[in-house]
Amino acid sequence: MKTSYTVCGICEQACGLKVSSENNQVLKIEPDKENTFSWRDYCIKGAKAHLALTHPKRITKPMKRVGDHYVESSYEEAISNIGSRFNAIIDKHGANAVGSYTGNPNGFNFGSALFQAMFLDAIGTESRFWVGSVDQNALHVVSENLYGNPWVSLQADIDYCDYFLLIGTNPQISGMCWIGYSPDGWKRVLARKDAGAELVIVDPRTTECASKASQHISPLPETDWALVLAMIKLIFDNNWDNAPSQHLHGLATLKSHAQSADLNALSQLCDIPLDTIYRLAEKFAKAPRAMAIGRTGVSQGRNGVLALWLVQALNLITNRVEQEGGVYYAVGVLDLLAAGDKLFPKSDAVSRVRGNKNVAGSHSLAELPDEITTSGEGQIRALIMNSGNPVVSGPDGDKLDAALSQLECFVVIDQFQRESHRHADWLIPGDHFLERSEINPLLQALSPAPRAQISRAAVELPEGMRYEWEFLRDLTINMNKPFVMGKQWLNPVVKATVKLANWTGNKSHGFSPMWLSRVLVKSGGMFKWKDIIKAEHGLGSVDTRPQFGALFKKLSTANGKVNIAPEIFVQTLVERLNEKPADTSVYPLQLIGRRRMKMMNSWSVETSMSGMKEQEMSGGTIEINIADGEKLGIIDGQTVTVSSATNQLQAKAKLSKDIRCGVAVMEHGWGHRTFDPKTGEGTYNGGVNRNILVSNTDLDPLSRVPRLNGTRVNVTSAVSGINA
Ligand SMILES: Nc1nc2c(c(=O)[nH]1)N[C@H]1C(S)=C(S)[C@@H](COP(=O)(O)OP(=O)(O)OC[C@H]3O[C@@H](n4cnc5c(=O)[nH]c(N)nc54)[C@H](O)[C@@H]3O)O[C@H]1N2
Ligand SMILES: Nc1nc2c(c(=O)[nH]1)N[C@H]1C(S)=C(S)[C@@H](COP(=O)(O)OP(=O)(O)OC[C@H]3O[C@@H](n4cnc5c(=O)[nH]c(N)nc54)[C@H](O)[C@@H]3O)O[C@H]1N2
Ligand code: SF4
Ligand SMILES: [Mo]
Repeated sequence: MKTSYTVCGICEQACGLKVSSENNQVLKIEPDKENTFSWRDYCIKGAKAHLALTHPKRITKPMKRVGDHYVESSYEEAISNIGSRFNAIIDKHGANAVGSYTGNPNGFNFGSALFQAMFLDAIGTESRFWVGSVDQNALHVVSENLYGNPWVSLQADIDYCDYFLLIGTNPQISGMCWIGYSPDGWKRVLARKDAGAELVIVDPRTTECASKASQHISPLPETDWALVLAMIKLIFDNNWDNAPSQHLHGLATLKSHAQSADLNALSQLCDIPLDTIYRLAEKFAKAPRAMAIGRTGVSQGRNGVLALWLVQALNLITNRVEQEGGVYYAVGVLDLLAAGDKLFPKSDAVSRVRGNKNVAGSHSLAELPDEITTSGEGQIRALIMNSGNPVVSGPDGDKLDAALSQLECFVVIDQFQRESHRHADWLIPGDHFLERSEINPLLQALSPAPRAQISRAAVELPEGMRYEWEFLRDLTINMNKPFVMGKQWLNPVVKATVKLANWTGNKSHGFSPMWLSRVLVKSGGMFKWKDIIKAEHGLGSVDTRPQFGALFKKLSTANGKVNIAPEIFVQTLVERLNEKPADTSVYPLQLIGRRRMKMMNSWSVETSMSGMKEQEMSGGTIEINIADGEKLGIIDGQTVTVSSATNQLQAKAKLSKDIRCGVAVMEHGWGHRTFDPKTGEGTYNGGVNRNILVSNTDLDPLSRVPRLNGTRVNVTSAVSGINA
């Protein structure tokens, strides 16, 4: 029996895993208790991850579309066919006619992410779309404006915190991770609470976390900015502030806007009583050590940037940044800010149809359908979709699906053929983390303390299958585009290494991501490569204390200070303060989301839920408050129509006291089909895609993130005439 130590590649918690295998088959996955960093976390998704490896529907060979079905092909044919089609499109219509969408799991697959970025650079396209635009882009916009670099992400000093203000996050289910992670973070928060710390959860639903909190605040969706602005005003009004003003620019602007805001209006907007906000502000400001954290519950709404900005401003004015028990910039295995800029370079590119500036090097997924369907120079005619399922996980899936069907050449890299891939011309096998030996220095740089670990493959790739990075490298070379740093003359060198690798049968002899990882890790100067190679359980300890102050040294703003009141944010704030209240007559409720322990967005259903009955697996429930049910004439368990300005669907109503009035909750990730491209049979159909209700034009104006949380809906008992 073989034992391999690796890092789970499913979510950002990056748990160390111990994998037992025999005859190239995984027998068991357990937590790696000797992992110096992350042995404490582990969940069912990681425990059952290996079931994907041998899943009957897994794609292990390139599959070519012929008419309405797929046939097995070879990498040679795939690369030559895709290469020539892409080149023909580029020659005729320019590089931007080839686009990309990169999904969440690509962030945990460094080789694929790196070589995909190099492929896109080599062909020179700016038509890049990524999952950040339905997830974290609000944070990137805030960081770029406040700190001068979109990749600044602050980590939490949990074990020393006396007052936690957690807004729009449910770490008991999701893990304490979002552009950074805290190993075993939620349990450590609860341990602090047991030791006397206060824990405040701000969430419109009484979540698993809210029910364990010292205090649960339940605002209306998309109004956290108003709650936090009211806190900031009270803190300034009462002189509870303690800002490190030497590091801040624009403090007076923030103060004057906050002080002129009307507390009663803010309290009405978020529907939280003023005295509650007063106590919250006072306690937060006066706590010895505190942190405010905002996550996807706020970033995925129309005011995500405003809310995340004000959360950071709250931390700054009460001196919680770069302080014990607060939030801080963690210096890691490499210089994340420089690496982020290199891999996802800033660009002034604006989207062709809507004219929006991109965020962190990519356009918003919400704009992809228009870019495919609107004719003109730069229209996207070919697309490479790597590890994403945006028809289910993004907004207005129906519109995106229709647009994807129009592509001249659509290439998907995934382990499975899902809803977003049904129009693919080519399905290229996605590798699995249990098959990869790699280091992911970008992800590891998002650790709360320096960490480095090479994951070791537990099993080999299926016979004849190649790594995603091999496919991307060989495709670029086949297209005769400069693969490495724009230098065409390096292509023959890369080619020679590939030849050598084929001859020796050792993939690492070919130009591989590991070559560059080594350079990146070396440039960070934190760990020695030879030590990393030796350390089976990883290097670095979660208990290493941070050296506070790094953020203020890393600022790349023009004046070297934190811009605490960027003009564009202030302008949007003023607009929101003067906005008329939303019309609630047609769509009285706001739809928000929830995640399941056994699911990772729209996937991992095929592993963590194996053995469960289909009906237990599928989503398709809408939860509303009992009083709203009475008002709308809905009874528990009945089938209802849920409609928004964008679309409608059918779901089963669940009346609950855990949801605040005015809110409806539906899980995302459902409504997908998983196909079997080899046989075309046994399509699994799971529940309802609630994201078809979400508009792809009604966006946060600052981040262009859609209202995955906050879309206005109506729920009625009439069910006729619906295409569910
Ligand atoms: N309503 C609502 N919608 C949401 C959210 C929400 O909270 N509410 N959350 C949003 C968030 S936070 C995110 S991150 C997005 C996710 O959006 P996406 O990343 O676009 O989609 P996923 O549903 O994560 O699907 C990921 C795909 O990657 C494939 N995959 C997994 N591992 C690998 C691999 O190693 N290689 C390859 N090539 N493929 C792989 C899976 O099979 C799956 O098809 O969804 C967003 N959508
Ligand atoms: N089991 C599991 N774990 C996961 C994932 C998964 O799909 N399943 N996804 C992973 C990914 S990609 C990500 S990005 C992270 C996300 O991790 P988190 O950001 O913690 O995401 P959620 O658990 O969805 O928590 C968001 C909370 O915000 C609340 N909310 C919705 N709207 C609002 C609002 O307007 N204001 C406030 N204050 N709250 C609101 C929701 O009710 C929900 O409880 O989780 C990761 N971990
Ligand atoms: S999916 Fe589970 S085991 Fe894997 S990293 Fe996330 S929390 Fe850890
Ligand atoms: Mo995410």
